[in-house]
Amino acid sequence: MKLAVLGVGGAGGRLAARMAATEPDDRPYVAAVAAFDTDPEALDDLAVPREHRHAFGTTSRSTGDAAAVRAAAESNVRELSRAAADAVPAAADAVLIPLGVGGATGAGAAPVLIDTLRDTVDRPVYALTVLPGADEDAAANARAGLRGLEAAADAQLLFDNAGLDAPAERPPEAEAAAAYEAANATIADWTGALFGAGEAADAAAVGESVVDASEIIATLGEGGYATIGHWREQVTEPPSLLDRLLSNDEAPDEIESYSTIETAVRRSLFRHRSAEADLSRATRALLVTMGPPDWLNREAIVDARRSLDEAIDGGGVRGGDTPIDDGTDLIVLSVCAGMDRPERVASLLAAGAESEGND
Ligand SMILES: Nc1nc2c(ncn2[C@@H]2O[C@H](COP(=O)(O)OP(=O)(O)OP(=O)(O)O)[C@@H](O)[C@H]2O)c(=O)[nH]1
Ligand SMILES: [Mg+2]
Repeated sequence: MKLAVLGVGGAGGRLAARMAATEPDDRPYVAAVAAFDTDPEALDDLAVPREHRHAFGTTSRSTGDAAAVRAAAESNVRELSRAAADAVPAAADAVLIPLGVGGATGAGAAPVLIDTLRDTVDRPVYALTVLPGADEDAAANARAGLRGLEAAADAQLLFDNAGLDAPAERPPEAEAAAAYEAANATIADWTGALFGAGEAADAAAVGESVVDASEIIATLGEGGYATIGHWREQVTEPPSLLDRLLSNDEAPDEIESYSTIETAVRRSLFRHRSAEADLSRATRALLVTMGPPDWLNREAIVDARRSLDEAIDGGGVRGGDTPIDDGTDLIVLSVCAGMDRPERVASLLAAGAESEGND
């Protein structure tokens, strides 16, 4: 599925640039990249084409307040709207807006940008919403951002810095790129695997049951929160020259491939998720398995889909396999979507209301 990735604020810009720089060579999915920020210096540091870096409301950010940035974005809305629409090429199936919801710029401007895109681009617009680290005092911005995004975005793909390898407190902007390096690598890797899954550059590599854009769009749906689970492990060595000459193919036996898939799915569901959420509250899910064809054990995949179907609160588990002929790694992605507010989101909203002295 091809995406236009439009980052808002420091986190958003770094994530957008990172996704574009590290998209899988054989499965490219970033159709265009752009960044919007109130901080011109943060924009200068990004590997994003100059004409796709947009500074706005540069005097509003010193307040650190999402409401002030929102007002600045609203008063520049025509310019922002044109820049955003220009950044979405015809080839994009959807728009993804990464942002850190604890920041004034991300929380204040992303909902405005999404609103204008919904008017000008007739494709889904998703937020990739990064929740603040465990010790951040960011609930007021997070509340403004989450409420704005709930109203504006088609769906929010959640990543929680508190569960990723990210700092517990927000570092100074000059240190942010290094401090969030590991978290951003993870986020770009997981989203790249998901959105790239159906994008084999080589037509011969397309699997029987590929993950096309419509399946991801149907899974994310309209409204609600989604989380991604991911598991990747090496299952085979790259074939040596001798193996190739002798057509040596070390296929796993059924028991081994079955249990490898079963374990990988369980890990993606319960251990390696982008944000904590009770899966039984998801109403839709998507299970993607990618890897060497011999390892994509059909029966295991069918059984895994069935148990995921039982675990969620709804009847919709979509699935897709992407066989990778020369691949060495098995990758499992499990998207759970259509959820109402996960606990961490609810508690940020409550803490934000308290800090505003109302609820
Ligand atoms: N994963 C990740 N999180 C980040 C990164 N930078 C910041 N964050 C998180 O995102 C939140 C917002 O930070 P920024 O994106 O820098 O803030 P901003 O949107 O530019 O807003 P202001 O600078 O406050 O105007 C912080 O509270 C952090 O939790 C990043 O590069 N990666
Ligand atoms: Mg900033």
